[in-house]
Amino acid sequence: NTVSVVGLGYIGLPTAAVLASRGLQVIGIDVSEHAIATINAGKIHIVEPDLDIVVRSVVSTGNLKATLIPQAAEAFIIAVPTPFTDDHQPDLSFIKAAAETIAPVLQPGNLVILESTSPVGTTEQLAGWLAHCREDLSFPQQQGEKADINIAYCPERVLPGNVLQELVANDRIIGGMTPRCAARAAGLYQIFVRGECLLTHTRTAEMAKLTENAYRDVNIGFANELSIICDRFKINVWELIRLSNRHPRVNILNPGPGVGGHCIAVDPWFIVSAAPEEARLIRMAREVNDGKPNYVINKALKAANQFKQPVIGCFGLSFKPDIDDLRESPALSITLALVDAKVAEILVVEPNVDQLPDVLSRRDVEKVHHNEALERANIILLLVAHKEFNGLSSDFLNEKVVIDVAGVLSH
Ligand code: SAJ
Repeated sequence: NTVSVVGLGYIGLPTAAVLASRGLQVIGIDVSEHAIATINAGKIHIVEPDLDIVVRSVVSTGNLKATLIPQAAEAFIIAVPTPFTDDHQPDLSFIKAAAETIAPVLQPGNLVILESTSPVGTTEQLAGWLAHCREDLSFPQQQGEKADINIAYCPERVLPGNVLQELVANDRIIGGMTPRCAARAAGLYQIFVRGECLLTHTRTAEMAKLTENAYRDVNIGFANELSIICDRFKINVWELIRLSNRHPRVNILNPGPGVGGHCIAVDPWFIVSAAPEEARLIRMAREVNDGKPNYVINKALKAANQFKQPVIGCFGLSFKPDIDDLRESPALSITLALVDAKVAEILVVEPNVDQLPDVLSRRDVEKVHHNEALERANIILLLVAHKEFNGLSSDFLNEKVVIDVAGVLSH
């Protein structure tokens, strides 16, 4: 019962650790020597609650070993990044490299599973790359159910910050190149998944992953567009949404500073780039959400113009509430743009980090407690609805210009 997990990042490492905790022998493969050394020391190189405890335990029992060099295993799970290029085209080079890494150690009877978020057709492409490297083996695209190697696509759906819980509890979509491929992959996931395993074809499974994130993006785009329309009509968008959501069939999401994180702002492009004529709504939602930070920046700069000595308190830097992850964060890019505009003094409030990121500390930006920002700033820019900002003192707020992008005061 040996499983090899290729790519030990936000998805691969928790998956490897959970499989190992169920008693399987897990070989984790990564290209980063730092990641390998950290994991083999029983530590983690990424931020995820409780993951360190599981990794420490499975490394100490010997069930999880990380290495740079691929080894034979019964099943291979590929969980490498799929970024996009500057012109929004998917970059599959990490998947191709993973295929070339495992191809030499593949044996008849092996199962290969792709988990990376991918454009439709990528699993078939992966099968082609493997077949090209190993002409001595047969693959499902040529031999169907008789093939030496089974191949499946099983997307992850875990929410960063709640990965260990969702990895086990969520239903899983299992796309096989053939029904047998799907059944074998389901057998592996059933070892640790308590949710249901739903079997389908690889292409449907690939599209399902993209659909889930595009659905959320389009709905957030609707909320962000509403917030801009409401500004024009001088209506509180939060009150409007609260009231509209009392309709039994309406459920509008929250507007915000834009869409951040590593998935929702990326994945819809995989649909748009493959179906540019048809994916009009999905593209438009991306553009609306990507445009929101600029809208907020302009609003803040306009407010700054009203003061002789403007001081803007930026509340929240992370990409969503109550986390310390500042990567791909619209709140951070808005703050940075305001600093670089050099028209106001900027005070930053972020209770979830001890130190400001380099991009801000390099520019001598001050990090302060929210009470100090409330006292010193004349413009309060509420970017992220962290729980610490609940019940901010309204005595102070009455005398300020307040731009509540995250709905902090309306929750
Ligand atoms: N956001 C809003 N308004 C909302 C909800 C979210 O502006 O009402 C913003 C957040 O502030 C954040 C961004 O959207 O900047 C994304 O946050 P998120 O919590 O919606 O999602 P992620 O990126 O942390 O994780 C998503 C999840 N996908 C869905 O909920 C459909 C997760 O289940 C996926 O596994 C993950 O993407 C992924 O890896 O694809």
